Amino acid sequence: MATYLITGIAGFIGSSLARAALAQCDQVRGIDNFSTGKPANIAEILDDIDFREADVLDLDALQDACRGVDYVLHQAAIPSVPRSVAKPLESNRANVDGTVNVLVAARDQKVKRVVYAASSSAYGDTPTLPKHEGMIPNPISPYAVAKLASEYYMTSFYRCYGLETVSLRYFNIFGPRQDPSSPYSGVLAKFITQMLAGEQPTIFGDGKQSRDFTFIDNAVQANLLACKAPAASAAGRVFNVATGRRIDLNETFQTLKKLINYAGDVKYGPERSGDVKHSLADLSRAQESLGYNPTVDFEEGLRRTIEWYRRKEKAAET
Ligand code: UD2
Repeated sequence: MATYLITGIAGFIGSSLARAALAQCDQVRGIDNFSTGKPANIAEILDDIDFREADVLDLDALQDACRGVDYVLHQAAIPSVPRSVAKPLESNRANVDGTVNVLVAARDQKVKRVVYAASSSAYGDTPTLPKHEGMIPNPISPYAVAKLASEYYMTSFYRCYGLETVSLRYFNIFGPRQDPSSPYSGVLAKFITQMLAGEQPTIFGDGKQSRDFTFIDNAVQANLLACKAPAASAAGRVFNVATGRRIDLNETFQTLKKLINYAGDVKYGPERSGDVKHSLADLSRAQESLGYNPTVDFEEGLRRTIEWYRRKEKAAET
């Protein structure tokens, strides 16, 4: 039985990881400051986890939380490209200083391995598709720079202190519990809930931008594999976590329209500053070194996500 510390445990990804670790009968400790995470995401599992309300900027709380832990799954972050464009200092504090704190505490408390929620945004506008980890990164937004800086810190802690680290470059993760309510929410959470409510979604730009949208179960699988993979093939390294297929936003809207049975149309707004045009992952490194293989494809992921928001809506009505 292993003990996990999940930072950002009340977030959509963190709470999914907690459920998966509990399902394996592992012990779960978690911290969250509820800046973007939601108490509702962990309400059902609160009795089964050791939860502490704390910020990743609080080094003492982290030292305490890392005591006796085998694996840290570091998910705490302030996500969103446009949010970082509006508030670069906030992004840097949470996404860079927060990571360095996690690494220092993990090193001091002799944690076996730290797995980090890195981002596909690190590739930026590199024209080559698919994106592979050997490419020179080209981040555009402050968010992308912060996520990339943290990857470098991860590798540096492996090289300088021998702390085993693995960075997983998430490609647009979506699924149940993703918060749809903020203007900075992920596009699928927003579109699905808007369309279910009969509201009209907005595509920023011409809708020809494409993403390698990845269902949450695939990201969970990658994290669990990243903890157990041999150090020789995983430690100090960066891996893409994606589906390996890209779809543009116009087509995404048409797919959702069919699945939801939505009668309306989409509207178009100005392109977002800092936005990446195309994103598609090469998965060979993750396959070879971690044994990662996405098990839920894009459409199946959408079906499950739509179903979850539908059930949530119904539960709220009764
Ligand atoms: C970036 C990362 C992603 C993750 C995420 C965290 C890339 C390619 N991906 O996601 O891996 O780290 O940041 O926040 O950098 N859009 C609309 N209408 C809306 C909302 C969004 O058209 O109402 C567009 C948006 O302009 C973009 C696409 O949808 O082109 C996806 O946006 P997003 O915010 O879901 O995620 P993105 O790609 O910035």
